[in-house]
Order: sequence, then structure tokens, then C-alpha cells
Amino acid sequence: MHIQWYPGHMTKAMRMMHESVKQVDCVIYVLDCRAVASCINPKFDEMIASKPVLYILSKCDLVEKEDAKKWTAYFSSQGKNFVVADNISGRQRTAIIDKLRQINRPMLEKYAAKGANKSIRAMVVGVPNTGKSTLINSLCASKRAVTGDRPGVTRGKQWVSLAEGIELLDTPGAVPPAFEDQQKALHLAFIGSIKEDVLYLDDLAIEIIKYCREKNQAAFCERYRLDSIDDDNVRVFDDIAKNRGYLLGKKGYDYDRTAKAIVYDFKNQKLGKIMLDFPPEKA
Ligand SMILES: Nc1nc2c(ncn2[C@@H]2O[C@H](COP(=O)(O)OP(=O)(O)OP(=O)(O)O)[C@@H](O)[C@H]2O)c(=O)[nH]1
Ligand SMILES: [Mg+2]
Repeated sequence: MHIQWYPGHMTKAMRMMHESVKQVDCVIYVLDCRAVASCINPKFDEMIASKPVLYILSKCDLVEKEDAKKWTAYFSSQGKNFVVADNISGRQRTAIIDKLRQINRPMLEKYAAKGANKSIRAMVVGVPNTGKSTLINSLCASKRAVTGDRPGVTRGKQWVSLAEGIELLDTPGAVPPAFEDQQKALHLAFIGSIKEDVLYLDDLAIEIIKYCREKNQAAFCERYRLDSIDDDNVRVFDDIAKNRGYLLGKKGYDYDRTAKAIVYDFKNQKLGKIMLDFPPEKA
């Protein structure tokens, strides 16, 4: 399966972000903890190169603590500013606000020296579905930005103000115009950052079976009441369809429905906590 997805609204979104980045003091870059490296969009990196960046490693509730720590160690070793966050609980609100003040300190001090009180303007960027709008809502403690469990929910730009003198700009998620690394594209598909219409769900389901065979056998077998994951992918489809009763009358098993169930379950953490990308090993 070759993954390619770059709809017109993303070209428009990137253009808007290029304009808006000139008006902000810093950038909040949201990366899904499950696929941190795959969530890096080199086009964002070019665009925000001159701004202080706060990375949010979002959806930390969906990975094992030990796995999240590997990224924490990596970001620390790189001297990057970051917060590992569960956007839904909003528990890291204070830490995020403190970090935003910290990365903007030189700018704030410059204004304070002139007796001025300057608010912090931050643009929130990330690939689709990483939790940008949810993060904004948790920071302002109300549902100001529209969120949803699919890519491409936010379409325009939206400013949201916090009482703490912080203004946040929500932006639409965008992927790179082409995926040079198809493994990364696949990981983005796994975490729901690629629109399902452009994916072959049966191919995606097979990739998920392969991943689970290697990394998440127990959770997969428990979910589908299997003794083990067969080496033959078609047989795994058959076993799941049989156990679930996904039948097409006398025509055999309903593979479409089976594939859909596997993809849905993976994305919705029914197959255990997953971690798709790991930081590079130290040389
Ligand atoms: N478990 C978990 N789910 C989250 C978290 N943050 C966001 N979500 C869910 O992820 C989905 C996408 O969230 P959004 O905030 O709409 O993502 P977005 O980055 O704004 O997406 P686009 O606007 O499409 O680019 C929603 O179903 C959220 O409830 C988190 O920290 N943990
Ligand atoms: Mg959004």
C-alpha cells in the first residue's frame, strides 16, 4: 500500500500558517506520543525555525509510562522544551503555561523593562488528529475549539485567549506534501492522522496484525478470543470473522467488516497500549 494524501485544504492551511507565524511569539508543536517521529512534518520545521518551540507529547495516556520516558530522555538530551501531556484530563495545564512563560522570557523581560505588559501569542501546529484543539480547550477550560476523532476537523484559524495573558492560535492539521518514508505514513495511518478514504483498510488491518504478532500478542488474542496469532494473515482474518460472526451468508467471511473492526480497535486502544516510534539509539 502506497500512502499519499495532500488535499487542497492543507495547501491553504500551510499558506495561512506561513502568514500567521510572523505574528506569533512562539509555537506549540503537538506530537502524538505513540508516533512521535512520524508526527514531525519537515514543512513545519522550516516554517517555525526562527521561533521558540514548546513540544507537547500528547495522548500520553495511550502509551506505557516506560515507553513515554524514552522520549522524555531523548527530548531532554536534545535540549528541547517539552511537556508530556494527556490533553483530555488537562492535568499538565500549569506545566504548559509555565513552560510557555519560560520560552518567552527574553521577550517578556524586554517589554517589562519598558513598563509594558505583553501577552504571549502562540501558534499551535501538528499533523491532523494529534489533539491540538483538545489541548487548547483544556488550557482555556472550555470547549472553544471543535474537536473530533478523525483527521481534518479544524479547517480555519481560531484565536483563543487564556486569562493568564496567553493567546493561542488553533490551526488545521497538515501532513507533508509527499511521504518519503512510507513507514512513517503507515504510522500516521495507524493513529488516525490520515483520512480513511485514501487507505485500503484490509492492507492496514494486515499491517496491524503484523505489528500485534510481534509486539502485542496477548491483547490481540484476548480481544478476538484467539489462542495465538496465526502466521498466515488470511487465516487470522478467518479466525476473527468466525469468532465475531462476520459472515456473508453462504459466501464466506466478511473481510471488509473484519478489517474495519481491526483498524477501529487498534485506533481506539482495544488492542492494548501501543508505541510505534522509538527515539534513535545513542551512538
Ligand atoms: N486519549 C487521548 N485522546 C486525545 C487526547 N487529545 C486529544 N484526544 C482525542 O483525539 C481526537 C482528536 O483531537 P483534536 O483535538 O480534534 O485533534 P486536532 O489535532 O485538533 O485535529 P485536526 O483539527 O483534525 O488537525 C479527539 O477524539 C480527542 O478526544 C489525549 O491526550 N488523550
Ligand atoms: Mg483541530
